[in-house]
Amino acid sequence: MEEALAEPFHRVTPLLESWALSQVAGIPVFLKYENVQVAGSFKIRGIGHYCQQMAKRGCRHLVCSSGGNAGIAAAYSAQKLGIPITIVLPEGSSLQVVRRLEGVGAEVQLTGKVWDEANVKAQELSTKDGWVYVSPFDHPLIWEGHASLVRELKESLGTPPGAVVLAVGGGGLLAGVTAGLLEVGWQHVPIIAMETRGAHSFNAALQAGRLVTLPDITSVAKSLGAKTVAARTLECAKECEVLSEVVEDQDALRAVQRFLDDERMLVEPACGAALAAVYSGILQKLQAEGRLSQALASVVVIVCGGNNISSQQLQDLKIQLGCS
Ligand code: PLV
Repeated sequence: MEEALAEPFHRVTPLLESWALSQVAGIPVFLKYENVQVAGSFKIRGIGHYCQQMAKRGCRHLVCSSGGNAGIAAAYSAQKLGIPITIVLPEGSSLQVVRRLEGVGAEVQLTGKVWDEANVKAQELSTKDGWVYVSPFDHPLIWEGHASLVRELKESLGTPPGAVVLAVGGGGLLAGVTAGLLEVGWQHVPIIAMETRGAHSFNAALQAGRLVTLPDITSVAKSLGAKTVAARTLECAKECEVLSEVVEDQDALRAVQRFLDDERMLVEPACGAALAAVYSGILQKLQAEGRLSQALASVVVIVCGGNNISSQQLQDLKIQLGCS
């Protein structure tokens, strides 16, 4: 246990300029490769930090609701800390993810159609004595952990990029990047917050000026599927310049396919939403609309990763969305 508390669980990930994406964007595009992060996504940064703090406070059992990746990060952390963990996922979660969770010793429960319903169950379970709830995105310790990503950007780039592109689910990554930008004095760097239609709870909230609960999650990007974003995301939009954009599932999926061909890496549609900012010309659109500087020098895209994809799933999604 002592050893598991000494260091963070996440690793410094590579930041590399992508020739292919730079060609598409017409400016240097740097990719922050969180897909090669411990547990397959950026999630371990915040979730790992949160779980370590809960372990210090004497938690005896962790319980996490997840669309998949937060659960994998939490299960990894729990195994390192030697704490039992229950992960609650929506029904219909991929067998691949369930097997992986069970493989690291987690108990898995499948409940509800979407993450929000699984989350209700996880919160119920967390009332048991000694059990501690792990949100996939909504806690200051999670944002503090995610902020490490921006410190790494500062370390690698030295000078601020023109913009940072990321995907928004419940908004934990957005809140963490905002915290990081404020911390390193880069609060003037615009954040381009990408969602898919049917999982666009942040865009809906920004437009309404208050939290909005979507009636359902209809996007295939299930990892972005929180019906309501964290309240903190609306504050982030006041503290930093946040440009919210929504793409279609087809755009996200085409981005996944093109990224596979360009960089030979397979990522989830949730990550495809961020990559679509480049591949679907969102950057140029924002520039044309005057919302992003014409003199944009470079952009960083957070390749958030994701475990919930396989070559077969990609094939199936292409057929489902008519993208073949
Ligand atoms: N996924 C969460 C929430 O799902 C989860 O439980 O794993 N990119 C990937 C690959 C993700 O897995 C997630 C979050 C995001 C982006 C969005 O991050 P967030 O929730 O911090 O905005 C329902």
